[in-house]
Formats: sequence, structure tokens, C-alpha cells
Amino acid sequence: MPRTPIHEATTLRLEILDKDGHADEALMPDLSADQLQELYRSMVRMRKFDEKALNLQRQGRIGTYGSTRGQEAAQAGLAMAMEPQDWAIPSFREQGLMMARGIPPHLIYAFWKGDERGSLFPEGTRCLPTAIPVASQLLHAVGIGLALKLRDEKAAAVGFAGDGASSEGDFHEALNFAGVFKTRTVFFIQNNGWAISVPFRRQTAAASIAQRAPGYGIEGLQVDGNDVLAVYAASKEALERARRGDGPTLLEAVTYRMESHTTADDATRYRPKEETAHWLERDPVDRMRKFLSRKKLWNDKKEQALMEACAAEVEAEVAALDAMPAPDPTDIMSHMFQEMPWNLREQRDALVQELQGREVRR
Ligand SMILES: Cc1ncc(C[n+]2csc(CCOP(=O)(O)OP(=O)(O)O)c2C)c(N)n1
Ligand SMILES: [Mg+2]
Repeated sequence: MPRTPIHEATTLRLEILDKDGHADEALMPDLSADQLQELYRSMVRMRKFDEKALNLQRQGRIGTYGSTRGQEAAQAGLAMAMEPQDWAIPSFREQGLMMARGIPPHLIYAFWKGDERGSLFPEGTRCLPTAIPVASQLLHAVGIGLALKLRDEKAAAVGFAGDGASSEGDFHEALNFAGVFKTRTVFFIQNNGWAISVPFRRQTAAASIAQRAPGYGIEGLQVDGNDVLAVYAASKEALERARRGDGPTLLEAVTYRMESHTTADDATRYRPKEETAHWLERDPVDRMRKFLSRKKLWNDKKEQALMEACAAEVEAEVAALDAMPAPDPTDIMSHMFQEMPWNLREQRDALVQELQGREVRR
């Protein structure tokens, strides 16, 4: 007997804007001139806050920081497609998405300063706090997506992870469960080429992350993650599918981590200069500005006004960070368990004793 195909599994990729900002008009998503400009403004705002975070870290005013530079289109495109009722379950490189979801940037800075109050978001934001354990976000997104299904809420849970996370057991368990139970989940994987110093080719022998989707019986799509229009279009489709209850989607946004892994890393030690230069030409922010200029939706005057507005907002947020009263040092032990176990209680009490009589420095 000859071998016969039992299914067809093709992995598709979506691109709308090329690297010089020319759009494929036939694929243009339905966005107004205002929304197109808003996407650009949102990306620039993310970049300016990110640059400031790196400066604050170098000044010793916040702790280790992982930059989002280069991933602005992935996060702005998705954010615009998300509705207020959707949930975000971020990892540690979603500062842009968080800002676009309405989280005040000084709270994000506070988190990276080691201040637990930085995870206390305004009521109704529907965003979980930053979580560092790689790939855990996807399991949480499946749990929330299942709850949304059981309550029949027309909302989606978006779980974030990177290319490195796709090698974790959690990734596979999450996708498998989501497929079987049709949870209202979107898996948003930013494949930025690197997991600290491990390149994508060492992460998997597969050609893409998106191609895993058919193995779990779910939809999958690769999208040019530096093309904000393509990310918006792909995210909108995936979110609508999840909200309707028609099943989860694995979205792979192919992008690039322009900075080192975090401020504790030096990418020049393992990353070829030519590779970074290649991606610099594909910068998501420049690409969108070229597109808008060509459409006569952007000019130098608007650019100048945007830069000034961002600079003023950054300064105001840093002032808000500095104005936060010193945290209670025992906060570092307060939020892990519903009821504090005896060994943590002992440590907390020892800390309190140690600090008694001393002035607590901010
Ligand atoms: C379970 C777990 N293992 C290891 C780490 C240490 N670690 C932090 S980030 C990272 C690499 C993650 O790479 P990727 O998923 O590609 O995300 P990116 O940093 O590129 O955004 C590792 C190994 C961790 N935080 N959690
Ligand atoms: Mg990565």
C-alpha cells in the first residue's frame, strides 16, 4: 500500500509593509488615518520609555532591565487589536504592551526597581503582573481562557512568551490542553531570534514556531513582527476567533531583540554585528514612519511634537516614580503565598529586627 497524506499542514506567513514602508494595499487592515498614526505614536512612546529605563538602570536608579527595543510593532499591533475585556498575561519583555493597555509607566519602572507596588495595576486593567518564569505565562493564559469559556465571556486571554520558551514543557502542555478544550486563548510568541545567548537555530530543528500549531490541532500563523499592520491584522483575526469560542491560535511574531538580553548581559560577546545591522534596516518604528510619510499622514512638525510630548511624559513618570514613598522592606515576602509559611515569617521577623532603629534608604 502506498503512503497517503492524512492531513495537509501548511504554515503561512503574513506581511503587509515591506522594510521601506511600502504596503500591500490589497491586505491593508481596516484602520482610519487616526488609528494608523496612533500605532506609530504608540511605538515611539514605547521606545522612549524603554530608552529611559536603560538610562535609569545605568544611573543605579532601577535594577536589572530587559529592553523591548525592536519589538514595538509586535506589541503595538497586538495592543490595538485587543479589547478592554481581553486579558494580557505578560512575561518580562512586554513593557510596551502594558503601557498600551493603560498601565502607568512609573509602575513599570517601580517593578524593575524591585518595588512590589509596581505590580498593583489600576482596577479593570485585565493584565497580570510581570512574570519571569519562562513559559509559565502560557499555562496561565490557558487557565484564564478556560474560565472565559466556562463563563461564556466574549473575551480572549493572550499569553506571551519568547522563542526560548517554546522549548519548555509548559509550552507544549499549554498548547495541547488549549487545543483539546478550545480555550479562549491566543499564544503570542515573539520570536526575537535569541534566548539570552542561544540563537533560534539551536532552540529547535523546526523551521518555525508557527508550524507546531497543527500538531496540537489549533490555528497557527507566522507574522512579520516588525510590521505593525500585519501584526494588527493577524492579532485581530486570532482574538476574534478566541472570543467567538472557535479555538486558540498560535501566533509567531518574528522580530529582533535589538539590545542585550538584559542590562546584565553583553550581546556583543556572542552576536555577529552583521546580524544586528540586518535587523536595524528592518526597524519597526522607522518602517511605519516611512509608510505614514508616503501617505502624507506624517511630517517633521508632527514628529517634533511627538518627541516633545514623549519627553514630557517620560519626565513626569520618572517624577511620579521618585515621589513614591519608600516601600515596606518586608513587601518582598508578602505576595508569594496566600498565607505566609513559618519559614518566611521567621525571615520577615528577622528582617524587621535588623532594620529597627535604622533609617531605611530608598
Ligand atoms: C523556567 C525558567 N528557566 C530559565 C529562566 C532564565 N531565563 C530568563 S529569560 C531566558 C531566556 C528566554 O528567552 P526567550 O523565551 O526567547 O525570551 P526573550 O528573553 O528573548 O524575550 C531564560 C533562560 C527563567 N526565567 N525561567
Ligand atoms: Mg527570544
